[in-house]
Amino acid sequence: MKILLILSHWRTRNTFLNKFVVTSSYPTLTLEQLVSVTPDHYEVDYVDERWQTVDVNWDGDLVGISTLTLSANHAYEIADEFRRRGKTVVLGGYHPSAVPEEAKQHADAVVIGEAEISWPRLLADYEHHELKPFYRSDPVDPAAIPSPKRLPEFRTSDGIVQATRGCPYRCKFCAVQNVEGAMFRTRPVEKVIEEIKSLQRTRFLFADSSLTINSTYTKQLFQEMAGLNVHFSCYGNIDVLNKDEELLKLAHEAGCEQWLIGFESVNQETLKFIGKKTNKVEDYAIAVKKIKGYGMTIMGLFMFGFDTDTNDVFDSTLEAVYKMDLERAGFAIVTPYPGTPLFDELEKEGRILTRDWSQYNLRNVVFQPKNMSVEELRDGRESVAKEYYSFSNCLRRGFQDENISIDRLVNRIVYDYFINRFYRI
Ligand code: B12
Repeated sequence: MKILLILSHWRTRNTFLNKFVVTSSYPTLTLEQLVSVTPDHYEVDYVDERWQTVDVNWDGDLVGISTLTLSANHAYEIADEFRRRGKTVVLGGYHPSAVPEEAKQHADAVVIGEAEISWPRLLADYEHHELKPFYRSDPVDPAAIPSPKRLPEFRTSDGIVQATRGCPYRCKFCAVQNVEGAMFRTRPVEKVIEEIKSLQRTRFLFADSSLTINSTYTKQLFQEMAGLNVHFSCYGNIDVLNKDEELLKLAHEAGCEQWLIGFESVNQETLKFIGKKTNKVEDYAIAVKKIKGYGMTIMGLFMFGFDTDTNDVFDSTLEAVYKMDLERAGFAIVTPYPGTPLFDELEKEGRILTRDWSQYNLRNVVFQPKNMSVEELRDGRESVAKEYYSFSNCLRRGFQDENISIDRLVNRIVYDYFINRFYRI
């Protein structure tokens, strides 16, 4: 039996380049993990739509398509096309897991949540002509998660590792619950280390929601990583990064270059509104200073448009970001992804403005904001991003680090300015 696995990706018109481009060339583990959990006796083809084109005349039996919300419309089109040609189609990933009934209209079966148990089960049912409409499993035992199959033809395939699954925090806006759930699970350290050692490249991202949820585990992992001569970025929360200097020291020694931190807001009332219990605004500046003190940089992530935000949120955020002197920052418009408490709440209040999922890209306003107009929110975010990534600001940030080498300096200015203009961060 022949299976085709597709990582769907939607192309957008980039205003900077004035042409259609893939929205990102960042690494993802999705396809790699799906290939690895597909039993060996099946013949598997795969397509990452960022680098390849789907051939709808593909000659095989079953097509599995993965989609996030942003690319869902496009994924449905491919699914419909394959079904018209008599193929059996399965949809999975964040969006189908959040709205399985919607996804089912375009597929023969939908996998809700993780694939490790459901996917082999589904394939066996298919072979016995007993395919069911929906598959869902208990949270997967982390020790039973196989290492992803690296796909050498994709240059990003070696750039990502996942040590844990799940997040207990349940922030109102976060979609992670739809797949990984609230049960936090850690993979055996030796397995993760083995995986890191086998990577062809020495720079990667941890796909984990947060590596500060269980700092005892993370410290053990970082200790084992010291000496491997790797460099990585990872997500973490401010409550732990603010306090745990041992973790910061071990992170630096393990090769951590950058912490990605969801600050989300500089207003405590907003943090309470979104249920982000890990964040205290008063801790921000102290944590940032400590992280920098251990030689690591920070990418701060912020969101605009919560019900507690008023028109002054743009200036106050920018001011705080400058004060904290973050090396990088991402500014997003609050986006209620389906399956999140935020989506349900806004829908109940009749404030969801569109279900055109291709608009759910963190740059468009897809709901009616409470204290400002749609235009004010969209333009406010855009002006913050433009100001923060103006050429002069990129230059200033680059020259701030006295110890930076000239090649790293040029690299950083180019990265900050062009890459961020390109992605319209
Ligand atoms: C790396 C990453 C990226 C990468 C690559 C994503 C990609 N797939 O193209 C980049 C940087 C490009 C990215 C971009 C975006 N991302 Co992102 N990203 C992640 C991150 C951190 C890790 C993804 C990963 O590799 N996970 C590990 C793999 C193994 O898990 P998985 O993909 O969920 O797959 C498992 C199951 O879902 C299932 N499964 C998945 N697909 C299928 C298909 C079939 C057929 C079956 C059977 C099973 C199945 O099986 C897998 C194994 O169990 C996640 C958070 C997270 N922890 O997952 C956010 C996350 C997926 N991203 C998110 C978002 C919002 C975005 C953006 C919209 C942000 C933006 N700036 O615009 C874009 C959208 C890009 C797009 N293509 O549409 C949201 C998803 C929300 C949603 N409902 O869509 C997440 C959950 C973050 C969050 N906390 O909200 N992202």
